[in-house]
Amino acid sequence: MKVRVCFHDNCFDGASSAALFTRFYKDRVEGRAEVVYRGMAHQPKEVFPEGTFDGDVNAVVDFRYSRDPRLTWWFDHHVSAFQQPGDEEHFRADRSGKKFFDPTAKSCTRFLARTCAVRFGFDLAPHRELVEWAEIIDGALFESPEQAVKLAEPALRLMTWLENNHDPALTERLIAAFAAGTPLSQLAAEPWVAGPLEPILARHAAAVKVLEARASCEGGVVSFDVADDGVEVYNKFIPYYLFPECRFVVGVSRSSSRCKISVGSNPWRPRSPVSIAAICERYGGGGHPVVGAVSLPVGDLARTREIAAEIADELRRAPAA
Ligand SMILES: [Mn+2]
Repeated sequence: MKVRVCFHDNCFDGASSAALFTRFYKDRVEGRAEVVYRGMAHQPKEVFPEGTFDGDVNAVVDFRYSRDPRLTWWFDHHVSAFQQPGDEEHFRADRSGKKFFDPTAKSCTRFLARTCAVRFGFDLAPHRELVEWAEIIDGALFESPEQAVKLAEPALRLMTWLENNHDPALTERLIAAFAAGTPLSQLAAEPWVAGPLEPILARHAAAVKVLEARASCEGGVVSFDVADDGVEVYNKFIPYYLFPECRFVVGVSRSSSRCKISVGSNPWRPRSPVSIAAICERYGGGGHPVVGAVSLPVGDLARTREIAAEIADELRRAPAA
């Protein structure tokens, strides 16, 4: 029995959700199941290409819905989970009792763990540390921008490692350790985590400097453009650390596969009623009420910059909390 688990890749909540789904499945459904993983990324092209759901059982966690009849289990909390016309109706009509959605959940990890506990008798007690940190990280419930940028806590080091790791075998190793309930301090000290983390933290320190040079704040909105700086991924709290008084952030970055506009509202400031997911959806992106993104093809940098300027302009006029 092969169980394919598709999870939101390069994301602490995605990896934690995959780990707890695995634990749940082995504890409560089928102990001898062979669980295999597939990291999923939001991108302009089809995110569930043919062959994605190749397990006897297929699960998607912390990632968008699919109407594919081979999808068995689904847990998500993204407000833009339903991307295709008819997706939401399809989900509402589902009577399998294995597909769950709560756009008010701060993390998919806690939503999944609690749902499995209530509905299927899953024991989440051994996983409290993981669940609490997934909630803090995905809900952006950090004490301060300093905590989110200094990365002292083991969970935040693992978060950073996950955001930067591109070796699926290592991500799976971490998911297995999460599923086994390994204490996060022990995991963060493992050589295969601490070793690769060293250059990542050095790059993080350099990214703080680049953003400091590129970011400016106007009308409560921080804008920055690091598409030409070789900064592909960066800690999304750096702008709030640099501009603690800002309301919103709009950033442009570029990787080998896409141009990206990242949009966020300052988690340490009173929340504006504006929905960032709704704004991003207008440009083909998505996300949550407080944070979202738009991806464009890698050649569309000029258009990416135009859209980013439009979004920043709109947010400057956004009503206060
Ligand atoms: Mn999530």
